[in-house]
Amino acid sequence: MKARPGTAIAKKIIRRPRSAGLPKSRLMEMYREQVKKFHTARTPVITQRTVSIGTDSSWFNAAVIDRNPDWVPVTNASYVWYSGNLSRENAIVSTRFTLSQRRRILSASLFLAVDNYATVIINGVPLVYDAPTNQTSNFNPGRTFNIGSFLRRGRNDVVIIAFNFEGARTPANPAGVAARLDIRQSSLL
Ligand SMILES: [Ca+2]
Repeated sequence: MKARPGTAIAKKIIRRPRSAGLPKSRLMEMYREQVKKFHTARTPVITQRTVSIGTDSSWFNAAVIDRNPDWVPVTNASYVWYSGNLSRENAIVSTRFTLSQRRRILSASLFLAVDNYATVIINGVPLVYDAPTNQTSNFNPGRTFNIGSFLRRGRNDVVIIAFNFEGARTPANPAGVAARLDIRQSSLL
């Protein structure tokens, strides 16, 4: 189904206290369940120095959805939601990748656009832990995070738990998340 223009922009911006959302302990449990269930295979070592990893249907539990006109276009990433139920209030999507042991990570960033808010956990460490909100800046223009200290040589697990604000994903209350990791590494050591 195609979203109508303007549906993602709420009439009134609401910011709830973090305690109105899921506790961090429950989110960490969701991370562990996701990794245990899906991140079971070895992934090939990425050979390039510059790596860009964007959300698409290769991420676990992710189905590509249409971009709402209100959401910022994201290069090299698609908007996704939970493939098992596109109406669900939240989507847990994730990926695993393996960086070379023979390169140093020079810099790494995560771009995140989410309608409406999210928790992002990388290698068991929370990077983003949003309080419930419908603020539009979360999906336009979106946010960039420095994740240099969150990544490591070898295996990396990234889990995004995205939430629609107050209820199921519907044409009147759209939801989606797009993320892209950009990693710059040294030449071979
Ligand atoms: Ca929404």
